[in-house]
Amino acid sequence: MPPSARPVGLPAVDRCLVMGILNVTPDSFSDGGRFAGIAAAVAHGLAMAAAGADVVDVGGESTRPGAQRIPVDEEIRRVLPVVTELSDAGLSTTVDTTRAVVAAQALAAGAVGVNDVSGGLADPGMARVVADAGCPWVLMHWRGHSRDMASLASYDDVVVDVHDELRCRVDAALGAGVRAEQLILDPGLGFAKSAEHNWALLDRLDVLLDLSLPVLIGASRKAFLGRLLADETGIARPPDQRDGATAAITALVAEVGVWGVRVHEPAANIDAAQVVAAAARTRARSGGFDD
Ligand code: PMM
Repeated sequence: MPPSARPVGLPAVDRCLVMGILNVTPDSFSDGGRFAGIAAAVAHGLAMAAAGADVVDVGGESTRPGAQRIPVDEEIRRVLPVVTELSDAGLSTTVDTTRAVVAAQALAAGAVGVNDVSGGLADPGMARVVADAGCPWVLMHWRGHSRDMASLASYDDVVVDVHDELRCRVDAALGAGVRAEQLILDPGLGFAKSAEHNWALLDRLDVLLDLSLPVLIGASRKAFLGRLLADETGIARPPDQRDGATAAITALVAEVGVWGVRVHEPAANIDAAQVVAAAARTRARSGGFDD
């Protein structure tokens, strides 16, 4: 799918879309605690939009490996005021949640879509909320909650298994009345995946793109990049020094036709996406057809 094609309700851009990450949590792996207060979170959301982020993805529950769940009231308390303020300020926001009640309240507060890392598996009520709202729904590949996910990283062939499991989630969503134009797929890098699994998925995105739905990639600052960039003693590069590698991934995935990336620092990723789009336009012109 060309990058300009888009799910209903999200901004149209002529390059790979860039979604800024806003974790209103005390414990996310990269930015945990930095934006736990409402004012700091809103300011960061506005700053990401000013830096060019197309969408700001607001989450209240950490999904880092081993994370414990938080009560639903606490998740709503974290997310709702931030979604409300950013939406009122004119930003496109999505809510990063696996809970139908949180999604419903965030949509009522102005969010334009739902980013569900469980692909609809964690809460049977999510499909109804999304079907009723008619909004975009990111279905991420997921095998279980964060506290358990390390034990679930076992695959015959990670590319085939993720494709097949995501296709089941698509079928379930369509069966529940969600329209195909609402769906976005995400292989869920780092969620019940080793570094090798992540690299294999990145290498064979064509398999996922074959499902003919927009694909979103969340590689930003993840541990497999820290390990790749480890120092000579083997100590992983810290999360806030992984943005160059993240932008390189954005270029790689935009080049193969990925619709969007979810990142902590939008600016360099927008630049990378623009470079890839310009190269594609040049290629199209020299190939003799007009883009
Ligand atoms: N990764 C995290 C959280 N939410 N959502 C999607 N769709 N894809 C991801 O890869 C993803 C996600 C991991 O935590 P972070 O918010 O600190 O990046």
